[in-house]
Amino acid sequence: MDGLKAVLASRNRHKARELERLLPGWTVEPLDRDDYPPETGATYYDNAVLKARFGRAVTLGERWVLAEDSGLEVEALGGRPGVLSARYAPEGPPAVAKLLGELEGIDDRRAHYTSELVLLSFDGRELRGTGTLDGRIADEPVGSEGFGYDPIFVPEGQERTVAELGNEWKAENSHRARAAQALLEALSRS
Ligand code: ITT
Repeated sequence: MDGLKAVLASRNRHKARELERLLPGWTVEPLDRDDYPPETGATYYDNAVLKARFGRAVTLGERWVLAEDSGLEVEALGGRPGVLSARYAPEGPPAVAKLLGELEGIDDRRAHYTSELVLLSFDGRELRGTGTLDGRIADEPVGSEGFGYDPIFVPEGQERTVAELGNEWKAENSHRARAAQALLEALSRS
């Protein structure tokens, strides 16, 4: 759908910028609040719904509300950090260093990014879109684009990290790009 104006129930400005690149013609305005509910859900979907419903409550049901929950699952760590990715360590270099430390000496580097998007229409209908990206954890951080774990995530079939591949590559191929595509398809069917 062209021209949809949505509020994004998220504190993460990278997500709003990425989603605006992924949803052509949409305006994605981050909802800057310091009273988001704790992300207590057992799944990405549960947490995305929690954030979306909070966004709907504070915008008084007058806006379309988008929310996203995402994370990184590492096979050798039994799927951790997973839904706890944002709380694993302060985002950026500390989280990257902690993860590399946990994987020191471990050969199995397989990992997956997942993104779960939830959209609530102003009249309360719910649409969702899910996307994943398979890859492996690099031995050291490389690259400067993206955010979070991007400097150590090498997508399947690639030799470079997401942070090296860059935002244009992400806009075509990332877990969030795939979730956005699925959401657009759900919207066109609704
Ligand atoms: P909101 O909950 O306010 O939306 P957040 O950053 O806390 O923002 P999440 O709870 O969804 O977001 O946590 C996602 C975490 O997973 C994020 O902090 C990163 O550590 C990681 N992550 C998800 N997608 C990523 C991506 O595209 N690149 C790098 N790291 C990503």
